[in-house]
Amino acid sequence: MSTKRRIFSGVQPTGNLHIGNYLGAIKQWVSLQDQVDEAIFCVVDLHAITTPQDPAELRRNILSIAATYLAAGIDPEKSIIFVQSDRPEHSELMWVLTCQTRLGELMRMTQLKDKMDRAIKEVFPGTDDATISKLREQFLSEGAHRDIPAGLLAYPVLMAADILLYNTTHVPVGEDQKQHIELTRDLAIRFNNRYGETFVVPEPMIKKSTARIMGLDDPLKKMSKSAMSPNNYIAMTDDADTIRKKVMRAVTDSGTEVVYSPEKPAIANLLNIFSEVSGRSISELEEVYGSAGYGKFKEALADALIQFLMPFQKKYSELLADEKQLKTVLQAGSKRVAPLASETLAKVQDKIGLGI
Ligand code: AQP
Repeated sequence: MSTKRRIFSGVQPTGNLHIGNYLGAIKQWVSLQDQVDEAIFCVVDLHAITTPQDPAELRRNILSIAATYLAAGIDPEKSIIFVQSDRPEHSELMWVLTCQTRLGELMRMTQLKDKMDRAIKEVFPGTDDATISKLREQFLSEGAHRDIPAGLLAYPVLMAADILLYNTTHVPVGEDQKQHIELTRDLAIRFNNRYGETFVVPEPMIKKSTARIMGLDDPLKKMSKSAMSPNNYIAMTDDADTIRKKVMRAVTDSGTEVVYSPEKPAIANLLNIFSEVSGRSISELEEVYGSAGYGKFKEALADALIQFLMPFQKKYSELLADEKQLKTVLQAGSKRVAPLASETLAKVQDKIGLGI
């Protein structure tokens, strides 16, 4: 079996891509594309439809994610970029893997719990966390989960199919995806044990400093595009005024010192973001802003974010204006992954005895 170092990762085209998505995933991809034998980046539109999507908006968001990849520095000469639904092998392999997956494995996924908690919060605003988790367990035990779209339960298997289809060796993601990569590994090992060596067992690649960028309005929860308030995140397309307002409104910790410490989760998160977008080390930032006060520190962070995002947004708008060129890049990417996708699927089908 090939031991080529190949990375695969993707982002859902669900709008409001935020700085957490960029720092946790896309920024890593840009440097990794020069270090591996092959880099494949997918716009995972089949994942997006686990929640209801407006068709026209979904179509726009697919191109918008492709433009984001390119504007961030993914080079289509070095890496492959394509749209998931362009390759039917993803859904076909998913079905085979679904038949190897236990329901209990899917019910245990913390992402499912997070998504249920969010739905409960929307129905009962203001409910505290302990009550939410009690309600969630009650919903699950009383069978109220019958209203949860089955796709939300099953999508980790689709993610496993995405990864295993391409003999992926490494998956660069944020920490929230770690459990899904573990499931992918379990499914690959299970299949290999049952049918003989078939899949490469992939490793997660999670960069510690950006594994979990936290919400600006709640530094104990991850920054999230489906957060209740837009003050939770800095969107990649936020304008300068909005960025400044959101940063100035960001929650801080008690005290006044700007220091990286577990007792100061809000300041630590802001320092992390500042360091990543400016290229300045945390210790340098502590030295410069340590006793400047939170207000001055936040102003400087807003400046750094604006300085980083404005050139990105310029490139992004230019790319988005040329739909034809974006589609050409995506179609070329789909063609390039096709031989490997069909080879893996054919191997799997043969091993399990499908077809004639
Ligand atoms: N807060 C985060 N910090 C670091 N990395 C993050 N990622 C997401 N949030 C953070 C990483 O971004 C990549 C793409 O994620 P996705 O499009 O699949 O969205 P998601 O993981 O479901 O997270 P979102 O974007 O915030 O959406 P919701 O609101 O649905 O949770 C992944 O590599 C992810 O780890």
